Amino acid sequence: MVAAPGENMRVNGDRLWDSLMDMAKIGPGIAGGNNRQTLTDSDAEGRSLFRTWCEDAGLTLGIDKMGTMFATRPGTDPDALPVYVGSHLDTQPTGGKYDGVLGVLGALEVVRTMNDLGIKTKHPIVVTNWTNEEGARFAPAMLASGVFAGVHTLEYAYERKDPEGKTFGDELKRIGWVGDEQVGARKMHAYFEYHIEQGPILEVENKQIGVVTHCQGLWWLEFTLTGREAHTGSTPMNMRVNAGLAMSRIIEMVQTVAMENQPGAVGGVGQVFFTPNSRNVLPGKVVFTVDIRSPDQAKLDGMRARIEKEAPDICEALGVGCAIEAIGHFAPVTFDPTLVSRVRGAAERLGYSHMNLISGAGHDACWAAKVAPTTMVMCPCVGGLSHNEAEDISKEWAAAGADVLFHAVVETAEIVV
Ligand code: HGY
Ligand code: MN
Ligand code: MN
Repeated sequence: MVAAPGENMRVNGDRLWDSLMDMAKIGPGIAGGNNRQTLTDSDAEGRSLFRTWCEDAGLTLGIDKMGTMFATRPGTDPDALPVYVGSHLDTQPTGGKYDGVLGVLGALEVVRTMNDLGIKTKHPIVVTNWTNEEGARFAPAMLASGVFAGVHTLEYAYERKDPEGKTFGDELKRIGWVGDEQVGARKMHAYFEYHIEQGPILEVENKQIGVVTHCQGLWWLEFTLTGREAHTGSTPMNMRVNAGLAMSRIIEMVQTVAMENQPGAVGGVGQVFFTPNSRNVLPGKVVFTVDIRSPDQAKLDGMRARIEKEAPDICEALGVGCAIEAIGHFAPVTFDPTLVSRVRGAAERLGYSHMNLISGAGHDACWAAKVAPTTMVMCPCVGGLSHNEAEDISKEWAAAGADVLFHAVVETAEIVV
């Protein structure tokens, strides 16, 4: 039986909040959130600030060839595998201040609190900032943790291109954050990730803590539709090869497929590119990504199969070419029951209301779970809103989740008294 910290041991919620607000000043959005996309200059600036904070906390920084940052607090047993705790500092183009950032700075707050209380643990603690969790600029999402878990090769990751044709490898080099560590060489005793829920359940159920037992799986299907560029005014309707119309019918079909798979399924499209994207030219090419998710593998694969069957029929009826490529995927994840029970025990010990939760969003924890015992802690977010600059949480929610993270991590790292 490992010793758990006393229930009076809490993080410094003001310090955590101040750090969140300081990080939010880097890569500001246009409506109060953030645009600190991966491998941009603002990402580099955020990384530098985080590095300074880690050094101030007495941590030793290691960086791997994907630019992921690992800041280590030593344990008493040099042979003991570390407990990793982290998330991501990169944001969506119109992202919030807390998605990912709360997990990285929450992990730093755990270490800062351990320093304050003079806590020693057998296992080291490693605060982690994964590169390119969002997948907004370079698909797929969770790219660095995917290479770490052996899902992608380093070469595949380096070749990923953003919409301007810049490669991940070139951009990582440009911002000066290519590390020397082999990706995935590090072995983990356990991995914890603290994250806002990004959904409405905790707030609606009036619960402070999400005890995350699972994460739903995902497919990203990239469609490339080929129409014929033509004048939107002088081309008769019966002469059009309209890729834009085909896209809209496919999006409607995705909606129907997701609704017919309720409960526990979602589907939609967030990104579309028209070429030449001119108001009075019918598009010659339309590229868009269908995002479908479910906690149920059979449902997830069934939705994919149906979409991939029906989309070509829709296109054929319009004379539009249709190519489909799966550019992102992870199976539904079951998190480690021992770590899940430690999170639940910490919430109970601390007197926080809590409930089991399945994560709707994907996280680096989904890939970490392939190589180490892994789980997550979640806090509510206002209106369940995320991937929106209006994303909001309370200081109290942030601190309560960090308290639970602190207790579960320290218990797992084994206090040495
Ligand atoms: O797409 C996701 O679920 C995450 O935000 N990358
Ligand atoms: Mn996130
Ligand atoms: Mn996100």
